[in-house]
Order: sequence, then C-alpha cells, then structure tokens
Amino acid sequence: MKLHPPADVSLRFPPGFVWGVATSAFQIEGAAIEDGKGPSIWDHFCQVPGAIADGSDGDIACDHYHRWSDDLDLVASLGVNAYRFSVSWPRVRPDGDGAWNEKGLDFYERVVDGLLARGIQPYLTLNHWDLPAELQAKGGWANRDTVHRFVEYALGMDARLGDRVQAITTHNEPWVMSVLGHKRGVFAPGHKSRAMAMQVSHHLLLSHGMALNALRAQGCKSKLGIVLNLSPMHPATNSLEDLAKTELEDGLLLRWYMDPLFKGQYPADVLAHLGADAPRVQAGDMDIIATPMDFLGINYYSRSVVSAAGIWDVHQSGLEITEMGWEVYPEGLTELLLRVHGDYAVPPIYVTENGGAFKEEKRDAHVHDPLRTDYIARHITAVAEAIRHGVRMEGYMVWSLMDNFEWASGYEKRFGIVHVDYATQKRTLKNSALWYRNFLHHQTARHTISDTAQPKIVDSEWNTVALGA
Ligand code: IFM
Repeated sequence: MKLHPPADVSLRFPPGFVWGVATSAFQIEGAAIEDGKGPSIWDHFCQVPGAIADGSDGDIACDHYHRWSDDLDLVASLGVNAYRFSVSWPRVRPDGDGAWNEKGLDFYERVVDGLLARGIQPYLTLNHWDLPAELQAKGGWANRDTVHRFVEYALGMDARLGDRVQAITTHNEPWVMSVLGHKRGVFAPGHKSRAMAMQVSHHLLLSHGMALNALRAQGCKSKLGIVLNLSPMHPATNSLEDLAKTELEDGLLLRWYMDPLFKGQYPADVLAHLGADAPRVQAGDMDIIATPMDFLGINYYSRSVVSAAGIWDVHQSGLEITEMGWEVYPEGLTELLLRVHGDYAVPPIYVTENGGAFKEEKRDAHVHDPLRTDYIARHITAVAEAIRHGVRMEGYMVWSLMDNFEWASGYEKRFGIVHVDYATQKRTLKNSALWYRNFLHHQTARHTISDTAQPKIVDSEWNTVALGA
C-alpha cells in the first residue's frame, strides 16, 4: 500500500480552478413522498425483493431535504468553491409531463440561494437517474417521447434557476442508465435487453443535444455539458483475443459516447458488433447530439482490465482495491484525460466525481479514513499531471460530500468525506475531509503568498507535512 503524505500544494493548478464536492438527489434527500414529490423509478426499484443489497430505500437517506441548510454549512466549512448536486425530476414535476410542483421548485431555490450566500457556485445536474415513475410507465428512456419531456424539464429548471447556477449538466453517466438499468437489470428500471439499452443511450444523448439547443435559445446563462463515467481499458494479456475484446469494451464505454458527442457519429466497429441491437436513429439526430458543449464532466474511479476469457481477478495480490472491489489506479486518470484531450476536440474538462468506498479503520473523536485520503490525494496529483501535459482542466470534485445511498449497494458502502450516522443523522467530518480542507486552504494561499513563505500543515492524519515546491 502506497500512503502518500499528500498535502502537496506544490501541485500546480490554474488560478480559478474549481474545487468541489458532489452529491445526487436520490442518494441524500429522503422525503420521498413529501411536499408533493412523485415517485421515481428508484423508489419503485427499491421495492423489488433483492434489488438492494441491504433491502434499504431512499425514503429518508441523509434527510438532506430537511437538513439542507446545515449541510450547506458543512460544504462551506470545507473551503470548496463549488457544490455539484442534482434535481429530483419527480420532486419538481411529479408526473414528468404534468403540473409543476412549486414546493419542490422552492426547495432547489433555497439550495441555490443558500450556496450563493455561502460563496459557493452551484453545479446543477438535471438527470442523476431518478426518472419520474409515471414516465417509465409510458416506456421511460426507451420511448423517444421522453426526450421531449426532458427538454421541457430542462427549460423549466433554467427558467427558475438558470440566472444563479454556474453550470447545468444534462445527464450523469448515461452508460450506467443504459447498461446497468436496461441491459444488466441491476439498476432501475431493471430491464435486461441489449437492444433497449442501446436505444436508451441514443435517447439520452439526443435529449442532451436537444436540451442544449433549447436552453441556449431560451437565453440560458449557465455553462452546459454532460458527465460521462469513463475508464481506461487495459488488456489482461497481449493475446489477440484480449486486445480485440479491450478495443470493443473501450468502444462500448468511451467511444459510444465520445464519438457522437464530439464527432457526430457512432463508432462503426461497435455498430457492427451490435447488429440488429443498434439503436434506431432518425435523420438529423447525430448533428443534434454533437451540439458543442461548454464543459465535459468525467467521473473517474478505476481502470478496467479486460480478458476475453473473463479471468481477470481484481482480488489478486498486490492490487489495492476499494470496498466496491474497484482497483485503486490513479495513473489511469492521467492516462484517460490525456487520451480524451488527444483524441477529441473537447471543451474544458472537470473531474466531476472521484472518490472511494473504504472501511473506516477507527472512530474516536475522529473518523480515521487514511485510505480515502490517500486515494483522493493521489488522484488530485494525477489531475495535476494531466494539466502539466497540457490538458485544459477546470475543476475537480470529490464523490461524495457525505455517506449516502449507494444505489444497489444500499447504505453499506460509504463514499463520504463526511460520516453520516443514519440512526441519528449526525454528520462528522472524516479525516479525509479535514485533509481536503487543509489542502484547499493552502492551494488558495499559494496564489496569494510566495511558495517559500508557505506554512506547514499539521494534519490530524499525516503529522507534519512540508509544503512548497
Ligand atoms: O454513487 C455513485 C454516483 O451516483 C454516480 N457515480 C458513481 C458513484 C459511486 O458508485
């Protein structure tokens, strides 16, 4: 295990670089049926026996709907300048296509104004997976009509909040909604059809492009973009089979989204592989999808090692893995950013999620999570390395602000830099949060004081860490 003493402010980030923490509505809000909120596909999916590891649901979650003000104080206490959150579509428009819910809109208005009052830029995501269940009853994302409902939703949110929101993300991780939700059936809405999954991915991309055009036509002031979950793919061996499979997996995860967004076409090898399961595309769709964006968000957690025979075992000795069973592989982030920068004409990039689920080793007055601190520090270093090589990076956000509902894993996997005691809803800053706060404090300071004048950080986890180049 490589433990870095990581508060290394000699890392170079451009002035104005955005540092944040991220959450999503379903994972933290709770208040599942309060103040007129309609059910989402995740409310329904949680009721399916065996769907969620611990049998839990999002009914209460972190109770953020009621504790939002204290939670924003926590965000502010970290010294970040951005907070990435999502709007629950069924909270603001319960049926997805009917009346708007003023109480739901008021909630997000309070959050946005609360952030601005604390000097924090709101980064709003429209779709972090919780589609109104009423729209699912009409076919959900497999139905092209949902594309138009999404555009209406985007316009409504911009009309209400666009004057105060720094950035609007259309979709978070379309691959997850498509593949985990419609091909593997392990996420909501739980379908198992490759053809449906690919059609869903097309509709998500199309709705993204249509929303961008409609928002700009409405005069939207926010920066507009999408967030993709991407990983470098490495072959397990140099066999022709492993190399071919790796190329295909890269096509399905990265090129399937990046090519249409930045080149206006789906990758030919993946289309050939899909055959009859390829999506139905109408004339003009691809141009709409390729509408230029103001930023690209990348969520990075790990690399994938691909074996044609399916024999790669992440638990082999020598590999660091998180509680999710994901390999800790920070150099993959630099590799991915350089690749995206080199292969596509991308706008400025944000790492919109990065973090890990780890077992907390000890709790006394502090929550000791050295592995999480180490993970975050090494990935921040990987971002600095990409910047050094010329990648236009504008921000980095930790996933997640606090422990929360980790989808099919329920509450067992904790990603937060703030610990949540679900019995009492008490929040405690973990040592990783204290480290992040220290790091940001000194990052900010380096732009105002000379390197040699920089002080030393005394970190609760890391003892004294020398600063400066
Ligand atoms: O918790 C999720 C988040 O909602 C989307 N990206 C990955 C995270 C960790 O699994």
